[in-house]
Amino acid sequence: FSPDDVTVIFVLGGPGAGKGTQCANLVSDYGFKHLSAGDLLREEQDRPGSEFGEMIKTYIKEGAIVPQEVTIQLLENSIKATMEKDGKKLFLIDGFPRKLDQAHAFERSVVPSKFTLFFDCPEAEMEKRLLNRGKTSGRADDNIESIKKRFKTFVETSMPVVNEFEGQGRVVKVDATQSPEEVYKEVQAKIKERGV
Ligand code: UP5
Ligand code: MG
Repeated sequence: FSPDDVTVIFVLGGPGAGKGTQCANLVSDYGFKHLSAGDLLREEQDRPGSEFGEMIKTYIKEGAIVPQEVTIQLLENSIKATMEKDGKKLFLIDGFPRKLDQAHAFERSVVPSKFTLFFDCPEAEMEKRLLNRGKTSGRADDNIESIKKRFKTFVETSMPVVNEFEGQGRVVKVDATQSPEEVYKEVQAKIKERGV
């Protein structure tokens, strides 16, 4: 795709930083299509006949990053299907890319992103949110063992992506510790500065 035809904003932040929550706000107010890489992987995991189901399950439980061939294909298919179905051209890609080679591959082979919206949140707060959500979410990775592994992967593997984009002046950073309403106010003000 060409960035003239498709606008992609990456949404990153640690596990439980509030990416999904804020994407839902942006969808209702700006008409973005929300593509959560994690949701797409969980759907693929549960799709009868998927050759990747077992692999995805293992990676998610271990808080590890699923190989890019799978994730990028799922994202690309969703972008294509959305454009064909309702002609939408604005995409929030939530929880991806979380590894440098995946960032490079996506921007080279699918489309360069406009910028990255980064939700900055300390681990103690994210842990509290995830354990609380885990009481009802049914997510296989909302338990303390998986959460610790997700934090480690985030720091070691995913933060380098944010840091590289930041060095290129392509990160919009938001303080994610406030209430969802306060965080959203900051999001709106900051993306306005970027021409959204
Ligand atoms: N909450 C939200 N905002 C709040 C606020 N301001 N104050 C208080 N509470 C707040 O929020 C989490 C919880 O906190 C909710 O209960 C919410 O109400 C509350 P949510 O908006 O869901 O946060 P989010 O950042 O989306 O957290 P999530 O758990 O989805 O983040 P992860 O990044 O861990 O999960 P994801 O689904 O993206 O990935 C899961 C796994 O998939 C990864 O670990 C990995 O194994 C795999 N994956 C890949 O391999 N490759 C990819 O590209 C993507 C995923
Ligand atoms: Mg999420």
